[in-house]
Amino acid sequence: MRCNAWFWIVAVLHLRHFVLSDFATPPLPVLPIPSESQLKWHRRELIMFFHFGMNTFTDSEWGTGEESPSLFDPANLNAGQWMDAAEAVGASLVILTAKHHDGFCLWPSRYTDHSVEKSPWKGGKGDVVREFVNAASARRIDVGLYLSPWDRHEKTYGQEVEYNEFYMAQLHELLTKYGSISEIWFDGAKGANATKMNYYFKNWFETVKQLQSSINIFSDAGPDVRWVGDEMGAAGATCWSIVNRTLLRIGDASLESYLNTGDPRGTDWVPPECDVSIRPGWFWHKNQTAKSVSQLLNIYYNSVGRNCVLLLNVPPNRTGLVSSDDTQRLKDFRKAITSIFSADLAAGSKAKASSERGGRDGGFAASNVLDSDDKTYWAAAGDEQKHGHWIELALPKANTSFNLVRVQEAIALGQRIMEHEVYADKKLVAKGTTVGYKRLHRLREAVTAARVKIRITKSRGPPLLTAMGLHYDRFTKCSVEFNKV
Ligand code: FUL
Repeated sequence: MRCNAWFWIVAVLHLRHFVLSDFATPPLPVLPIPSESQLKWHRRELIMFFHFGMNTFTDSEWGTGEESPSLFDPANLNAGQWMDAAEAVGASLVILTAKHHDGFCLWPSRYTDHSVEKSPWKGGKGDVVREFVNAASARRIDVGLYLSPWDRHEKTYGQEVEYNEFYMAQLHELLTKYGSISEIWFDGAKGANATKMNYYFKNWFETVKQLQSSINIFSDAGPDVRWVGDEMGAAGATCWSIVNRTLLRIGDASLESYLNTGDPRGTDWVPPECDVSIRPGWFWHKNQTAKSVSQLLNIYYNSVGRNCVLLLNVPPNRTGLVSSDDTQRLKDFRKAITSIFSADLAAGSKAKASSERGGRDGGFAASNVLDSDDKTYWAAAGDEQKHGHWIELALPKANTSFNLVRVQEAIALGQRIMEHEVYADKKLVAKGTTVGYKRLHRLREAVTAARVKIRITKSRGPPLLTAMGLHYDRFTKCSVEFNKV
């Protein structure tokens, strides 16, 4: 009889496990949150720019618009070779300057004769945009296009309605004839003496979304991706994906520091993209060379390591090829990134936290930061702002040595962390404000520890971390103390 009772108790307990789920519901988002296309963009981390056009042949950065199309003749143009460069660095999206400020179009636009059609290249039958798109799609690389609003050739420039119509017509061509376009780049730049005129951004943006619904629109003011405010590839040490869009204006230099850091009180998700060239110029010039691997790694830390996507420009030369030195540099850069990040010294740790939403089995355990799955995350149980939230890893080896700490938030539910600290054993080794999609803390000296703890001292709602990692960078040296950043 007694034995029978135990049987039923055990059976009911087991049954409960199957009938009642132990999973807690996910926490509410903290608005604003990214769209699906923006999330996809965040995950890319590193994308590539190709500045190519009339300037390549005239040794300039900003053409006048007076150049003769007869100068454009890239005899060996091979967009497949450009994609070798993109693959070498692991870029999943490549952006081409379809038209730069000089107005020369790399595709045969029916709205101007200042284009490849009037050039000797392929007897005027060529289309660089088409070759670019085809080569990218053959490698399953996504495509973006840059169409300069400032057009120094077009005679309607300065006549507001006429030029906006002309620009929209060109946008239409690019967004309807070349398949799926993942990003469009609206450059706010124009010379100090450029004719004053208003661009009809609202018309442009809405038309772009109508033609390509999953595209991300880049400009100084978004709406999907914002300029980071400099051309060095460096975001602010504090870097929010959120801003208040009503404060932004395209082409307004006074907003650069706002763009660089974002705004914790922002109402819109418009994360920054860090554009920088591998060489001093955006276009190819004979005597310029590529940045070193350690310079590129520093750029990577200041962009990808600060919650941004890095847009790295590599300019094809006059024959229509990326220089083999540049491709080699891209390979070495990727090799360094892989060697730093493929070994995660935190793998196999035991994780615990100040609290876990729904308890150990609720689906939001501290151990989720170690599973390399960015859909799972540690969620703190509630708002313990008073005592602070923390998560601690007991490392598999007591004497683990590292000089790089990686922290990632589950940004699909909003960017939350405002201040955090990193401890190795009991010693404070790094300190920062925002985390976002990815935050990389470089340590001035390598540290050896058995435990690593992150304390989140201020956040917009309970923090959610999708990953934590420890790495060793033997390529660069960090010269700045964390509290001086
Ligand atoms: C700037 C332009 O003026 C440069 O030539 C380059 O295209 C860079 C990406 O944006 O605003």
